[in-house]
Amino acid sequence: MAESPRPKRKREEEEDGGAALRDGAAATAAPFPLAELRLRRVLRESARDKAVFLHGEVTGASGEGTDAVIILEKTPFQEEKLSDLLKKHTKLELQMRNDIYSTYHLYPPPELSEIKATVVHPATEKHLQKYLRQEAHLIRETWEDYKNITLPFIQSQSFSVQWVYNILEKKAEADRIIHENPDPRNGFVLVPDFKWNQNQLDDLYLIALVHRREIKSLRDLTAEHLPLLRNILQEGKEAIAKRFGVPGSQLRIYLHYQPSYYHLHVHFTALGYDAPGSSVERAHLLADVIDNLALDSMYYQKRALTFALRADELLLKKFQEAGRV
Ligand code: M7G
Repeated sequence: MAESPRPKRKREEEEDGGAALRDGAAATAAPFPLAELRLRRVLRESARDKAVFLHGEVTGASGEGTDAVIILEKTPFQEEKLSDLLKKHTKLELQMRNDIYSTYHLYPPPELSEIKATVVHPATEKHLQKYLRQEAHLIRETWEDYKNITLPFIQSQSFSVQWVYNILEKKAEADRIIHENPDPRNGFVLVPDFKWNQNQLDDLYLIALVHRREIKSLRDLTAEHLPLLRNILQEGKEAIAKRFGVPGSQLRIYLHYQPSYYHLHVHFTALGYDAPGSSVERAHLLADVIDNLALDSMYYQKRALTFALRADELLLKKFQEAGRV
C-alpha cells in the first residue's frame, strides 16, 4: 500500500493528547442527548456509502418535541490503525469456508469502530426534505427563469447561513481554519467540510467561504469576481498541499449549482473520492468558471444552467406552475 501523507492536524491532535479534536464552540457545549432521541423514521439509507439519515424527535423540558436529523456514517479505514485492528479485535467469527476461501465477522474494539454522527438540531422541514430519499427531476433554468422563479424563491425560502457567518467571524470552528485571506473583497476562509473527519486523506473535503456576503451563487458571478476566484483556486491549492500533502492535481475544486446555502463557497475534494454532489448536473469546476468569466463577464447571466430537484421540493412546484417542467 502506498504511504499516504498524514494530515498535519492529525499529528497535532496526537501531540496535544487529543485536545485539538474538540472544536471551538463544540468543546464547551453539552453533547447532543442521543439516548433520549425518539426515532421517527429513516429518511434515507445508502448501503454503498454505509450511511443512514434519520429523522428523530427530542423532547424538551417543557414536553415539547423538536425535530432532529441524525446522519450515521461508517468511516473509511485509517491505514496506520490497521495493524491494531488485526491484533486487537474482540472476536473473529467464521461465517463460511470453501476451499481456500473464508469469510468472518470481525468485531473491533470500540476505539477502532467509530461511527461518524452528524446532528442537525433543531432541524427545519427543509432539512428533513434535503435528506429524504426522493425521485429527482432535471431542470434547465434560463436567466429569465432564475430572475422570475428561482431568485424570489431562494430569497423567501433558503437555509440560514448563520453557520457560515460564525466561521467568518471566528465564533465557531476557529481552530479548524486551514487558511485565511482576510481581504474583505477578495479574501476567504478555508475550513474542513463537516462531512470530513480529517482522519484520512481518501475522503478529503474542505470548503472555502468568501468574506463577501452578497454573492449568493454561481449566478451572481461576473468578471468583477475573478480576483477573488483566482485567490481561492491558487491559495486553496497551496494551503492544502502544505497542510495535507495533497497536490492541486489531485483535487476536484468546484461550486455547486444549486447550492444548499446561498453564500458563495467552493468545494475542495480528493480527486479519488466520489464525493456526494460531484455529479455533472451539480458541480462546476472552478477553473472552468474562471475561464468562462474571463471570456464573457456576463456568462452566468446569459446561459441556461441544469440542475436536479427532488420531487417534493417547492422550487420544482414553482417551475411546474410556470409551465417550465
Ligand atoms: P452546498 O453546495 O451549499 O450544499 O455546500 P450541500 O450540503 O447540499 O452540498 C455546503 C457545504 O458546507 C457542504 O459540503 C456541507 O457539508 C458543508 N457544511 C454545512 N454546514 C452546516 C457546515 C458547518 O456547520 N461547518 C462546516 N465546516 N461545513 C458545513
